[in-house]
Amino acid sequence: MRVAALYDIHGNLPALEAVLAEVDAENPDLIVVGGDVAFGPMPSDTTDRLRALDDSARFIMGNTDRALIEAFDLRATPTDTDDPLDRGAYWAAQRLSQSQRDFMAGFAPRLELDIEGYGSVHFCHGSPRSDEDSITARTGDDRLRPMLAGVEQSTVVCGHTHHQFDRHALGKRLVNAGSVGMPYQGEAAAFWLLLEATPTLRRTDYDIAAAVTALRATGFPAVDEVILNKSLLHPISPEAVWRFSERRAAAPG
Ligand SMILES: [Mn+2]
Repeated sequence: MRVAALYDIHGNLPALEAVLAEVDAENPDLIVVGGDVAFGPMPSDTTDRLRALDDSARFIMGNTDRALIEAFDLRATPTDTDDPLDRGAYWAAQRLSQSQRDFMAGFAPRLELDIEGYGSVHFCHGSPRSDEDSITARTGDDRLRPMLAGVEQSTVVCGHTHHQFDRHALGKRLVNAGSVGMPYQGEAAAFWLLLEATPTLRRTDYDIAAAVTALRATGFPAVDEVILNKSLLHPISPEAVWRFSERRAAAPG
């Protein structure tokens, strides 16, 4: 069994289309979509494109998927908040239909799949414990231990921190699929994972300038600040991500 893992698409349809073209050529047995699909500039079209994958895909809930569902149910509008992240979520939620919202509400908290050559693999968004946990390439054993408690699978696939890694810790292999639509990878492209005989961290190039123009044209609030600056315009390095995430995790309170 070969599995393509697509994480953190963030409403970037041009990136998703480019990745799906490569995924199609690889013809995997299954696509795992790892959450955070629609928080971003093209929430409706991105959701529809994923929904059309039908039986060829399984879906995991991300923290911003939960936020969109909550915003939808509250009928929140962008003028309800001053926070740029919330404003983006409310804007995106307003562009979802009831059936798109219900599709997202059906995403699983985590998935366990048997993959030839691995045995059982645990797929989650942030960590097995929470879709808000940040695992980076440098997260230490003390922080990982409670996140991985009770997980029997020897391979854990995660996302959420938007940078790829493939590392060993606490007797497990931890793989981050990276981000399709909003990568913090030091380079502007789309990043995903193909699990076959070994995990292969994949990069797909697409027309970034055209995508930026199209994403800006949607009217997503503060799109440069919230989505584009650190991912596609001036891509921050994975080192910056792990320094930031580990420092925040270590901060008291
Ligand atoms: Mn996330």
